[in-house]
Amino acid sequence: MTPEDAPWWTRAVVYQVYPRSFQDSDGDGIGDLGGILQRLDHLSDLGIDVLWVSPVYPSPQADNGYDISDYRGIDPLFGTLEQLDELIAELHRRGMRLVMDLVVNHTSDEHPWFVESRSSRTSPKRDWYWWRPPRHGMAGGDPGAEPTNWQSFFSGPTWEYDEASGEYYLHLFDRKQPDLNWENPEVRHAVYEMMRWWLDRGVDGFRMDVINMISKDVAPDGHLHDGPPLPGSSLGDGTAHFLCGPRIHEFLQEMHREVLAGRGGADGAAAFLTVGEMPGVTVEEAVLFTDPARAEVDMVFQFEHVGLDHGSSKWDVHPLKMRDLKASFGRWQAGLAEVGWNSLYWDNHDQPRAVSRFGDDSPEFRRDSATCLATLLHLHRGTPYLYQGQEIGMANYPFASLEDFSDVESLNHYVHAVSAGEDAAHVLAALRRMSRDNARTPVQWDASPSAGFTTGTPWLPVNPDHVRWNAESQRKDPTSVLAHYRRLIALRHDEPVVALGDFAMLLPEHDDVYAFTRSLEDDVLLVVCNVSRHPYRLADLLPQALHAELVLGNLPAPDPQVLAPWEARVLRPR
Ligand code: ISL
Repeated sequence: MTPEDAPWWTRAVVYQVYPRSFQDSDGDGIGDLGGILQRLDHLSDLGIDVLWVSPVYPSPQADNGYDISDYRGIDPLFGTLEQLDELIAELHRRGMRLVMDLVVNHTSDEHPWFVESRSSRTSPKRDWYWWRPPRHGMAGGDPGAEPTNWQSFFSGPTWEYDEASGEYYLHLFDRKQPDLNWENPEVRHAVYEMMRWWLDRGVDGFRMDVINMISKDVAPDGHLHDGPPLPGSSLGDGTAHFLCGPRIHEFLQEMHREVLAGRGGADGAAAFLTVGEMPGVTVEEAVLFTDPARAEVDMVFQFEHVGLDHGSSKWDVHPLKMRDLKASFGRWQAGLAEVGWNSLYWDNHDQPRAVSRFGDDSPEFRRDSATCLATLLHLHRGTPYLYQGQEIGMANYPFASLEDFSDVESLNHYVHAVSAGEDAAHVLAALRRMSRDNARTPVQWDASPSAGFTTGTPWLPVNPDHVRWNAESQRKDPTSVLAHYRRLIALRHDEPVVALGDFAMLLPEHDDVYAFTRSLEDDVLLVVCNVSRHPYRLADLLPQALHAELVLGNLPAPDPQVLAPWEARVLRPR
């Protein structure tokens, strides 16, 4: 790839909005499209290129909109279709693009498709979902009668028994999120038609929710297979039977052909951005998904780095070892160097806040570690994704008790773990660190009681630290996290080497210093990040850093000889 023929999204930075927590415009305590429209200056001042909006479609909100009951509308909670059109127009006027969340592994159980499918065993839409009889010789609803032993991502079995028709339906997530049957071509074509409808409206691409789960490994006779038993559970791990299943590439190629092919931009290049969210995807598979010649998706969200602190599950939290992170990121950089493309992220609406998780959110190091992690990530090769609030260093919430949590994943986990005999205090401690609610507290716009998020009562409490950590105070401060993100984004826009340069890891075995080079033709950048509280003498580690030009650093007055705790430098060796 050269700067001349590289797709536009190699130079782009994407900003994710989780609408219910971004900005409320009508005082009901829940963010909405009107709120996003009010905050467009914040986004254009940051310099972002693309806005990805988490689901705003009509939904019973069992999983905050990832349970969709109508693919072609806007939930009144969030506003109207006219406001969505206005958002598209306003973004385009400012030179930004809009990417919609596409959730088509499952619908809501209240989607008309599922309502019809559920209505009888002979419904014409019965086969649009995964219906199966109870396990042979067992009665529906009995423990263990589920068609497979798979454990849901949100705890418990992946099957829900429907008394009325005497069969189970599959839901990899909540019971209110039945899985669509992609084996059925009618389902696929209904999805493609809906996608074309959104593109015709002017949207610029899709972030595809758990898209590597749409192909299930199903035997010709319709049988689905059990997975290996999970320790201490009657359930099993079914992932081998639905992650990157046998027809996944075929489905994505068909989708590309039916929806995106031929819709070039003005210059003939693809105007769109597609990113597939793919838990469990390997580098080898990612190469296939993102090889432009195969026409599947532009990039994938992989999960390796956000799993490095997991033990037997995400709730079994271990400290991150920097060497593991280097090995993982290094492998993804190398694996997609020749073919394909990386997406880069720390935070999103499913992950606890990175500054609390991988950085150091103590008052002393919060600013420095937030800007250090930002520099580290944005200087990798790939398209960086920035999650709302990350740009001001938002941290995890100080949850006191179970009542403070709202997320279906957290609440289900608590109920299942405690009823399985785990110590309640221990379960709560894990929720505090890993709950998705950490990412979902309202954006901290200012120091006022509701942080400028709402005039009403926020649906999740505002983090009390907003008095100190908010966008308004950082806007005026050239040393703020916000100002640093602005510089990082501008750097990617200005310097082809940041977008396209080859990546080479340095000091792979070092526990505290993360260093690498990026090079494009004659241009070389050296990136050095101290991801610890200990200072390091550069002469001992990377003497070439001593006389280099400082392109961008995260500390106001760096000592030329010493890399301070959580210091990051982007250097150009002379
Ligand atoms: O959040 C997770 C970590 O425990 C994952 O299991 C997560 O559910 C997975 O990454 C898939 O996420 C996506 O699909 C889910 C939805 O709840 C998430 O918000 C979404 O990002 C089901 O639609």
